[in-house]
Amino acid sequence: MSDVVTLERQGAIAVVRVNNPPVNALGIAVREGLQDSFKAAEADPQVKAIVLVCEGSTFIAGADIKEFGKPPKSPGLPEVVSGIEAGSKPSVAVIHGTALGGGLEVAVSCHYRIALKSAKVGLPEVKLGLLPGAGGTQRLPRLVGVEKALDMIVSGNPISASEALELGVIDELVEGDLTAAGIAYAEKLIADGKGARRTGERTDKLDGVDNAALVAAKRAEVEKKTPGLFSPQRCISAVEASFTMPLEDGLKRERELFGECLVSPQRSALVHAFFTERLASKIDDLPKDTPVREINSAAVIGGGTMGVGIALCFANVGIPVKILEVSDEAMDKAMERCRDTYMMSVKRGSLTEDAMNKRLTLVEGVTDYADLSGVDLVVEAVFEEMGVKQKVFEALDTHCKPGAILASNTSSLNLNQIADFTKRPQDVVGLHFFSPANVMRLLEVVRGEKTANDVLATAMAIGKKLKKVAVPVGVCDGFVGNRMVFQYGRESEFLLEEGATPAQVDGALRKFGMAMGPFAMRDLSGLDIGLSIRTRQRQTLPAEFKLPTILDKMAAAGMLGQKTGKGFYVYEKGSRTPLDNPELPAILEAASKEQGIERRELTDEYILERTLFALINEGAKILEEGIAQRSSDIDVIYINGYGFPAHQGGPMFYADSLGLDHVYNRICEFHKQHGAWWKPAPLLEKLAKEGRKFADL
Ligand code: 3H9
Repeated sequence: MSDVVTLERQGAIAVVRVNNPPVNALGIAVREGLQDSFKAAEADPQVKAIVLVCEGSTFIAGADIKEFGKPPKSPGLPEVVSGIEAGSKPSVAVIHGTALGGGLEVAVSCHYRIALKSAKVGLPEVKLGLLPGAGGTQRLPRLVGVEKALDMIVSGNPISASEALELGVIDELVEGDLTAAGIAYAEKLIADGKGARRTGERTDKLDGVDNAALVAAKRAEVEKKTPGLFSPQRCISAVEASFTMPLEDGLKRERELFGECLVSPQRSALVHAFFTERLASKIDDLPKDTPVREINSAAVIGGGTMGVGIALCFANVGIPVKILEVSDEAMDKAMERCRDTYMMSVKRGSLTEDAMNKRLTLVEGVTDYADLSGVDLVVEAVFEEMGVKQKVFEALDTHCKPGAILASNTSSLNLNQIADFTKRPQDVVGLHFFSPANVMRLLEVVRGEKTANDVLATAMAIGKKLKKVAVPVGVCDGFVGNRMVFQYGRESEFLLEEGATPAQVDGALRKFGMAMGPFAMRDLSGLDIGLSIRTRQRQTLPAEFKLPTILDKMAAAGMLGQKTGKGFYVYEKGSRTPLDNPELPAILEAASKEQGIERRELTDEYILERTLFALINEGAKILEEGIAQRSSDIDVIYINGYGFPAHQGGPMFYADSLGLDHVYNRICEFHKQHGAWWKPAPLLEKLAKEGRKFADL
């Protein structure tokens, strides 16, 4: 028997126990252990039923993702689960935490399933560019019907134990000790004379339903929603086999489709995204035993959209939070904004009114800094102007207790300067939330020159607590995300001067997988933000760094984006659907003429190179300066904060996949054609010449 799977007998019950921290993933040792244990229990005449239970915080959370791409080792999971299902003695999976992917496939190959109420089950393989490859696409439809199985497999979203009980995935909800609950359930099965009950042999949920129509509808939905994704359509084909083929053939078809997904570039990009999101929370030069300060209360300075969004993040996880505003009137407005924001979730059905009211009791509006004397953490979210920040931080320094963490949500100002407004710069850190703060997952944690280690560690921990993806970054204008996006935005505008339309640029980037094109995004956030940055840049940049003039021309014509109903697109009253702006071509032509540019046809490929290579070149500079710890942290920031498609792995992974020599050569050409902005990053040049990748650093 293996170390990670043990077998013991308690009376007539064999208990198979998996103990493979952190998440009991199904690496080779676990697969061998499961196969050997179930075989031994089957062969033991004293055993009448088998219980499968896991140690630690969760049931089996899936195949071991680290093994993907390596030579396969026998026994494979399909063989293991088929063996479990074929057993003649009733088997019971006891689920706690999450039974995901291969974990749920193991559970549904057991003959019965019981679970703690807090448990979740799901088949998230699609999120890794895969499909359930150990019978999940064949057994789940037999258990819950094709419609629900398609929903679960194509979305990859887990369901609660209560829903699983309703659907028949779980047979009973239990409480208390897992092993005891499993044994009690197994003893009852024996007493009731219940034997093996194999999901694979069922057809009742497949019969009498127009499954072909369900499949066709799902195909059309997926084609519309995620046209560029490889695995969702294969998930559907695999589920289709569950009702068009006998089990054995269906399992074979599933294996073929799984193999196609396994070798797809999207699978490697999505697995990269999974692991690097977890890696981003690890700070290389922070000692592992760095203490973390306790954060039991928080405050936010400023009750605008951003401040309120941040405050709600705290309330959402049960941390009482105060919002400080300048007057009673402003404070009342901020509190109203909190309720309105929550009401949107209530209307969408993602929050109950009860839960909203409970969360609102955690939010308190105040107008006096003295009311913040007891809080553990303050996040400043006031106007982006150094003078305003100075006043706030001086007041915080006066009123906050020693040891309180003083954070700024600045998106571009110098955090070191902000820290120096206080007599405790070691307690100052940046917490750069993204708008809307209560929705967006990304949090840039800005480490100032004097930020203490325990403050940084606490900021990262609080990010996790708030369910954010916290990524440490250094101090520079725009930190990582916005500094790079300046390059991307500017090049998009140059493309308009050269001959493209907003719809063409947005379309090319959407086809690539970006959640939104740069111009639809500009219209959403308002052109005035970009314009004020441009004005600042014009005052500070050397002359060789030319800037496009389209934003200025549009602002002069009152086109500021959605808020004025007109920007790069026009919007009908009450609608967010972008329509062509009939006044824009004249503005673009005037801008081209002014620059002496003859407008020309641009290909989608060219548009991608000009915009994405601008991101990559700046990313390389950021890496070299140590503003980001590793190239994959930049990928995490772009995927979680800027709508970069996870299936492309992030800008730096994408560059590696194209080959850095190619990227470097194109950037050199752009440098010749378009001047100073395109000076290749020395790090990119070095890696390209050495035939290396960003991932090798
Ligand atoms: C599959 O099953 C395919 C089959 O259908 C077919 C096969 C033929 N493998 O997320 P956390 C690590 S595909 C290896 O921070 P949490 C993770 O990297 C799989 N390692 O914890 C981290 O390591 P580190 C389908 C894994 O409590 C540590 O565990 N399953 C795996 O916030 C803790 O992770 C999935 O897609 C894995 N499968 O969340 C489930 N999972 O400490 C993926 C985690 O070194 N996993 N690690 O950074 C999850 O969704 C979450 O990890 C889970 C726990 C919800 C389980």
